[in-house]
Amino acid sequence: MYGALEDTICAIATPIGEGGIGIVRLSGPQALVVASRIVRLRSERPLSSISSHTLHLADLVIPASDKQDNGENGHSGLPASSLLDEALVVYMKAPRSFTAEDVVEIQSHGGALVLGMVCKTCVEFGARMAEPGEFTKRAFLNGRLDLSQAEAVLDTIRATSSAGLLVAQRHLRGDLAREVEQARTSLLMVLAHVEAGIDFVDEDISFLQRDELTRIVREACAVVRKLEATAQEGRILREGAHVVIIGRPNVGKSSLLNRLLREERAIVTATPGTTRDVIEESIDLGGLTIRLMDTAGVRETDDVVEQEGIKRTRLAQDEADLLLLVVDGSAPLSNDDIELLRALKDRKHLVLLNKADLAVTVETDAALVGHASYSISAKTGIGIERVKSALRAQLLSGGFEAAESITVTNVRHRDALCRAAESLGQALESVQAGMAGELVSIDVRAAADALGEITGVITTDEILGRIFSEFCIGK
Ligand SMILES: Nc1nc2c(ncn2[C@@H]2O[C@H](COP(=O)(O)OP(=O)(O)OP(=O)(O)O)[C@@H](O)[C@H]2O)c(=O)[nH]1
Ligand SMILES: [Mg+2]
Repeated sequence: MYGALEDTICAIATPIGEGGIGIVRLSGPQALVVASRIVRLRSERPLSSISSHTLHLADLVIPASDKQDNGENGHSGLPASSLLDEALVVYMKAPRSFTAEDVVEIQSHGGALVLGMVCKTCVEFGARMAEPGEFTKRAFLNGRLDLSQAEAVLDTIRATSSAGLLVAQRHLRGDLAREVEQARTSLLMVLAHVEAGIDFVDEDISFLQRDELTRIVREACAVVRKLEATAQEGRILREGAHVVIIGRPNVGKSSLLNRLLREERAIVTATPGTTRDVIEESIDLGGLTIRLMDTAGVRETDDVVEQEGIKRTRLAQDEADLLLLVVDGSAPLSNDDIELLRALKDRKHLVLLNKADLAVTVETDAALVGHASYSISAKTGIGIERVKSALRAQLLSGGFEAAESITVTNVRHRDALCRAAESLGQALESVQAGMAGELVSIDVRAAADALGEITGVITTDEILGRIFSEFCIGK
């Protein structure tokens, strides 16, 4: 799927459409040569003479094709020497560029036609169109980024919340890679010892070595498990948290959704069974995206439409990161409420005693003991700010904001950590059971390899292909 690093690649690096400026990026050994075919510096100097990392005003001119002599350029449809646009051009000499190769960026006006013609001309004069993510892939292959950093580039582009962006930037800085590499290095040291033991001593590794080995493997295991444990929060930071509002009919679920959204999104009426479908909207809670779902009130009903709605409520409920159970706080709890409260067991949740603007009657109900409950009024807004803080606190431990904390956001990383932890657990068991060094080393090796997949020290073309094909062209 990917060509050799000797190729010079080019692509439009900005989104296609109308834009103030648009950028064509060239990377590879021929970047300057190819660009100089289309770029005429206003200073009349040759492009090859400009200093690295300096910006130059230029005209973009369709050159006469090497293959043609009738003066008309077959690819662009414009005659040779036609003026395409004016542009700013920058040359970034290897290795001080994003790809660690020679890079030229041509910044013209952001019209799809101009940018397309620039690319076509570059291809005609020796460059090749880049595959999706190929610039970032080159940064990885040339050792400028490890694989987790390359993935963080994509996370940065895709971040939709400030929390997601913060975590992506930490990964881009290499925080995760450093921690993982440290654990891997200590495992490689263990391996070297154990393997030396296998090679040079006839009998099994000594007890003293065994203690030291256990300590190191245990430490690595703790690091891996600690990282693995951050993955759920990581997913929430990256994709947003699924928060589902449930409750029996007419307690004010849709009113709560509208209040949190600050708009009249869902229909609210005094008739029980108003909401029939799941309604999803996103809110930003201090930088964290919440995907909020309002659902049909749960009750026994003969109405087929409502039954379907209740089925969907249950599906949404199963997938939620957190449940907001709304009850009518102005009336005693019903059996249905108590049933719903029971279903919250082992789930992250808040209980909201709504209609606090009316008489408050349920606050002291025994069924609420052990639940975090809040008196609110979806109608007047009483208590809503407290609910928002409680939501955030429940979804995130808060630790991710501390500068040194690392959160795993990527499923691929989580899977690798999970495999590493399993192998290390196995290795520890083998050591404790007095197994032979060979057996211990198999598991330690498996763990080290799994960790190596995160940073890309251990990788396959298939893994790389999968990762980089998700990128846009030009990145
Ligand atoms: N007084 C008062 N009335 C409220 C409050 N919240 C909702 N209501 C009223 O309760 C009724 C039902 O509100 P909805 O938001 O439609 O309730 P729901 O839980 O979505 O109901 P279903 O969609 O039928 O399950 C409406 O008449 C609302 O005006 C509140 O905080 N105080
Ligand atoms: Mg409703």
